[in-house]
Amino acid sequence: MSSDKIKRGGAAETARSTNPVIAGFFPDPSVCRVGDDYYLACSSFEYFPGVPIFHSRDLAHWRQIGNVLDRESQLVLPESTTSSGGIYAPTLRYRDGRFHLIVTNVSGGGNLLVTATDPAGAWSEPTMLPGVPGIDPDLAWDEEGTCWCTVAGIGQVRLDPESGKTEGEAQRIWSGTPGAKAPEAPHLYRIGDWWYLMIAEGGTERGHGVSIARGPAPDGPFEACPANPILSHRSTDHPVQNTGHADLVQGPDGSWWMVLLGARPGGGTPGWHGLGRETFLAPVSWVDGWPVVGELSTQLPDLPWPLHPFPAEPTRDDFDDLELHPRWVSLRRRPAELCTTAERAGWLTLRESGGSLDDLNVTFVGRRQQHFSCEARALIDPAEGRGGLAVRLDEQHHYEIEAGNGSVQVVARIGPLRTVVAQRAVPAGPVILGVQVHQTDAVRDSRTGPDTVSLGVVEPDGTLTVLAALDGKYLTTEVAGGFTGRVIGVYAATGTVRFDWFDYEPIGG
Ligand code: 6LW
Repeated sequence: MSSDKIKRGGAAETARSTNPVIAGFFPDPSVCRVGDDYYLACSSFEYFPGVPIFHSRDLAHWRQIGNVLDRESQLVLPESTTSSGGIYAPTLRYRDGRFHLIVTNVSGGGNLLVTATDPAGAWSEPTMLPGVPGIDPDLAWDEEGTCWCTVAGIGQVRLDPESGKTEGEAQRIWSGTPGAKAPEAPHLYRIGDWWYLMIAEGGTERGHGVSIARGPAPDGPFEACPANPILSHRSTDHPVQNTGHADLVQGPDGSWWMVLLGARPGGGTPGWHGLGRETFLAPVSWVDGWPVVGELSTQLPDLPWPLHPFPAEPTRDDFDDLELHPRWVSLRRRPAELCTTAERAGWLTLRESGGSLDDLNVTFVGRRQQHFSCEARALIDPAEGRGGLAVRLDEQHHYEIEAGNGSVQVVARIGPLRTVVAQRAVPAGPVILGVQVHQTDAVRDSRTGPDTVSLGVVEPDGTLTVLAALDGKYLTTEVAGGFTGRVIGVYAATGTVRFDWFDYEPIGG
């Protein structure tokens, strides 16, 4: 069905040589290069499939090529998985013709390792790593082929990546800067004559930073860089805050680069960010055997190689294919009986799983909000149930417009409070639901939120009739807590609902 008369121009993704290089909730980036190709993986928490993986030829433009953990046999997120639980902080490395990815499932099973010859998949079944404690595992191999696994803390244990067996107990090898909290996100590198141990510290909030130490061997002893932290935006008014959790990569020309996470808070004080922690790029130079991080700006510096933008993604997901694009994520799992494009050809069918958006159990499928100002629309056929279009931060923080039984309603859930904000009758049959997010253009007082989320119904002439315009502040990490960001998507509240298409595009480029 394509009764949609709305003119949909533009592209969901423009050729960016801006920072973030991957916008939206894509934190804890880990990167590696093979020839002229770079690959990068991120955390995914309570969402399934897990560990989004990207490809780039220039470090500036990235395209998602898959998800590392895309089968239920690889990724079990039990019912007890909370929002911001699940999958934390991968490390991606390439060795002997194989990609290795090590990551933590904090909601069950702990650390695991998977491998692939093609990073787009299929990835192997996981090797579980019961001897690797804690979170943020890293992989590094020395000249003898010994694999060293370094974890938050900062601890280290020798690991046989084939069997998953570890040798002895993890040993503490560094604690970061005295007095700084949360030494985590270690990555260990052999560069020149030294072993470098780079970590994040200060916590992943405004105090976040990157520090480094070096030593003669993979297990140290390590001396701290006198210039630590080598990167932090703490106590600055830089538009990119929370900078930390970094990984290093060398270009084919010998230049060095850092990928890292950062957040872009908006509005008044203390500043609120809804897009989660995003992936940024910064240049790195070396002085006296220590890395010096160059300016991290929202405009990338000139890169020493030709740019490789990817073709713009279509703004519309038509649900014509059996497989959903890898950008689509569900909560904890995605069984075909609850979420499928096979049941009615060209439509996405969602079946209720006993929960509303107030539950982690809800049948929801969405994509990350990647632009400060953007619009999403979806055509829903609610003939056999109720469902709608939602902006979700977690099960306690979401706004949605829901259709069913000849009416639509806007619901806001903020913390323990849930309220129906607006209601309207609609003609029976399919209806187009819309949501617009507009970045705040002027901070009127210190409490002004970062954006406004407007929800409504799209009229036959294509205009959006807004039923409610809500402060986006309440769908941000500073209000909700946790590690994720907004996901915009569709859901089934009761019965079975079907979606013909879903559009997402930035407003204002
Ligand atoms: C991750 C830790 C962190 O494991 O946040 O920013 C945690 N750093 O290293 C979740 O992303």
